[in-house]
Amino acid sequence: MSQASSSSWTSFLSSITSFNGDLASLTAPPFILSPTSLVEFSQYWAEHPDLFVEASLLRADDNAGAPEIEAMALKRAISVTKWFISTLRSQYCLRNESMGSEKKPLNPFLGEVFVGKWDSPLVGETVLLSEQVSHHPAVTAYGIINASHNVSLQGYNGVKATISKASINVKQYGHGILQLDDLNESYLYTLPPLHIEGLISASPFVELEGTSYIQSSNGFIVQIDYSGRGYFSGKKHTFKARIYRDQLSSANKDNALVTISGQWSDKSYIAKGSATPSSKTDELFYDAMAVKPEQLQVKPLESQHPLESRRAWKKVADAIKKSDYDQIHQEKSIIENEQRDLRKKEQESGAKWQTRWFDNVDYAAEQKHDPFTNLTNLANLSIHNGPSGSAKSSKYDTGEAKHWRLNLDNWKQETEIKL
Ligand code: 0T9
Repeated sequence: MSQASSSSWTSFLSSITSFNGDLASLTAPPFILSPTSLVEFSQYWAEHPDLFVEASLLRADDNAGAPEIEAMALKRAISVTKWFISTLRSQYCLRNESMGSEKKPLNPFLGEVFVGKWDSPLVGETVLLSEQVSHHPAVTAYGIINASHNVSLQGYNGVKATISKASINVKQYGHGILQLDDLNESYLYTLPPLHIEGLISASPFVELEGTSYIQSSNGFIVQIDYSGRGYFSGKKHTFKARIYRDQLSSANKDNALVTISGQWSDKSYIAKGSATPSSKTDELFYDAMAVKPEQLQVKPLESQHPLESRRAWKKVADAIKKSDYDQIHQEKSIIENEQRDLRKKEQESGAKWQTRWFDNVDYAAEQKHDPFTNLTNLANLSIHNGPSGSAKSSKYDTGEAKHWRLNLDNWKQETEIKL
C-alpha cells in the first residue's frame, strides 16, 4: 500500500470508532470502494443453476414404498444444503478474489433494479430479479425463477452493524424461501451473522459466524454452524452442517442423520450420523474451488433502463476504477440529490414510492397461512423482523412481522425492464 493510502486508511479506521451504525454513511478511502452495487449480490444465489434445480429432480418412483420416499426426501434436503453452501463462496469471498480484499459496495438507491438470466444447456433458463425495496434501512429483495423445473426462490436481506475494536460485526435480517412446485415442497433458509476481519492491515475479509438454518416443509431441518480460523480448526471459512429429521430431534446432536463439515470456500465432506466426517475416509460433499460459477447474462448498458444498477452507477463506477476521489464524490452527489428531490416531491404530493416486483406483507396483521408461516412453525423460528434465524419466544420474537414477497404478476406485466 502507498503511504497516502495507508494514512487515509488510518484516518478511516479512526472515523469508524465514532460510527453510528449506518455503514453506508462511512466515507471510505477510494481504494476500498467497490464499483458494484449491493443490489447485484442477489445473483450469487444461483450461479450454479444446476444445483439450484437439482433437488426438484430427486423424486421417488410413483410406486415407491415409504422407505424410498423417505430416503428421497432426505436426499433433497442434502441437495438443498449443497446448493446453499455453493452460494457462499461468491457471496462472501468474491471481492477478495477479484479485487484483493473485501470492498465497500455501492449503496443502492430506492427502486434500483438488477436483472439478468442464466441460459444453461442442461437446466434451461433461470431468471434473476433484484430490487432495492428500501433505502433507510437498506433492503434488497430478489426472485429467482427456473420455469422449466418449476423451481423458484424469493428472499430479501438487510444488515445492521456494530463496531468493536478490531472488527465490524454484522447481523443479517431477512430470509429466503425456495419452492419446488413439482413436489409441492418448500425450504426456508436464514442468513448467518458475520464480521469483517483484517481491518488493521487494510485487507478486510468477511468471516461467517453463528448459525443459519434450512427448514424443509417435509420436516427435515439443517443447522449450519460457522466459524473462522482457530475454532473448529486452523482454517478460515469453516462450517458444520447437521441434518435432523425434525426440529425437536435437533435438540441433541447425536440425533443428526447426516453431518457435513469443511470449508464453505473450499472442500467439505459428508458422512451418515452425527460423527464429524473426515477428509481422509469420508465422501467429498462439495469443492467450491472446482466448480466455476456460471456468469449471469446482463443486457448491454445502452439497452438498460435508467433504474438498472450498472447503467445508473456507470459514472460513479468509472470514477472508482480511476480512483478519482473528486469525481466519485461529484457523481455520487448527482444520484443522491436526484433521490432527495424525488423523496421531497413524493412528500409534497403524498404519493409514496411504489416498489416494482415485491410486496411488503404483514404477517402479524393478516394471519397468513403460507409456506413462510408453515416453515417458521416447523423450525420454531420467529415470524417477526428480528435478526435472521431468531427463535420463537426469544427476545426478538416481537414487534413488526413484515416480509418482502415476490409479486410474479407484476413481473409478468412489466413492460419497461427487459431481461
Ligand atoms: C447480502 C453479503 C452482504 C449482502 C454484504 C457487510 C457488507 C454489506 C452486506 C451481507 C449478500 O447476500 C451477502 C456479503 C458481504 C456483505 C458486505 C461486506 C462488507 O464489508 C459490507 C459493509 C457495508 C462494508 O462495506 C463495511 C466497510 C468496508 C470498509 C469493509 C471492507
